[in-house]
Amino acid sequence: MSNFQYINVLSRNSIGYINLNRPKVLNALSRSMVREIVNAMEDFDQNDEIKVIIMSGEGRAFAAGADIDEMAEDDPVRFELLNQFKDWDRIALIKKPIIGAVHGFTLGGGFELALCCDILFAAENAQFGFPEIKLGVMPGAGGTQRLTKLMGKTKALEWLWLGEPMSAKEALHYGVVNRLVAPEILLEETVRFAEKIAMQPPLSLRLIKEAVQKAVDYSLYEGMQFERKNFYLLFSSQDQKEGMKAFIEKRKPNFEGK
Ligand code: CO8
Repeated sequence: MSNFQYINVLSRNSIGYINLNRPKVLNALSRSMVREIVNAMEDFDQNDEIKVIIMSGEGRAFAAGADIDEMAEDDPVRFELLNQFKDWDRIALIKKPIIGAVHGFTLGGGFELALCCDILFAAENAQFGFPEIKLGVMPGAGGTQRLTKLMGKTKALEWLWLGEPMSAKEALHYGVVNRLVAPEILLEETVRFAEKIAMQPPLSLRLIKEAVQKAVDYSLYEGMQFERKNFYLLFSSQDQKEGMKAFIEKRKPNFEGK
């Protein structure tokens, strides 16, 4: 496991934890910090002991956006040369489930990072928003795309144009988050869910994730062709043999991820 400066990383009971750890600046996402987050995700993705990844934030916020101090003097050529969004694109290639446990300010790039998660648990005090418009810019790490695909064009435009935060309740209402929980039990509830997922056959988990990701981009016909191939593929796994044999023998399956 790499050494990290801006995040805390821990693995326990098949779960890999990433805790954003720049609380003094509300976990503002510097480029180095984003790279660390993605490196940690990739480490967990390659680690056979880890089945699920949980991402959370230390202090008052999940993350209050990209680090404004770092980008205030940027220009388009520098952005092009930095190619920082390459790191963001790597998140979409993580095969294991990523569950976000978000609380407090979840703004701008922080909201975009939350939207990169597969499942979101939110504390009742979470506030989601894209305040970029108030800085004279707009989201750049997928915010306009992911929010629109989740909640539809008209509602997404309202939030993106106003730049005002939406409450955790509203986020739940619009399907942006999966569950709302009291702040003091946020991690506990997220872990409980992650532990259930971690019991599932790993190959099914990853091929389902892949197929659902395609549903966002493909036509129904293309998506169904893709789904079918993944369905077929699972019949070459030992876990399929074990799962169906266990059903017939009326016992619990023992999945090994092969
Ligand atoms: N960048 C840098 N520093 C920040 C950020 C940020 N995004 N957010 C907060 N901080 C710092 C503050 O400057 C302050 O530092 P200091 O103590 O040294 O003055 C510290 O965190 C605490 O913040 P506040 O004192 O402001 O705390 P408040 O409780 O008064 O206010 C707010 C909290 C409302 C969240 C306020 O801090 C705020 O408005 N923050 C900025 C929110 C914002 O505009 N986010 C969007 C940023 S732009 C963006 O995300 C573009 C994404 C592009 C792609 C992604 C690339 C990574």
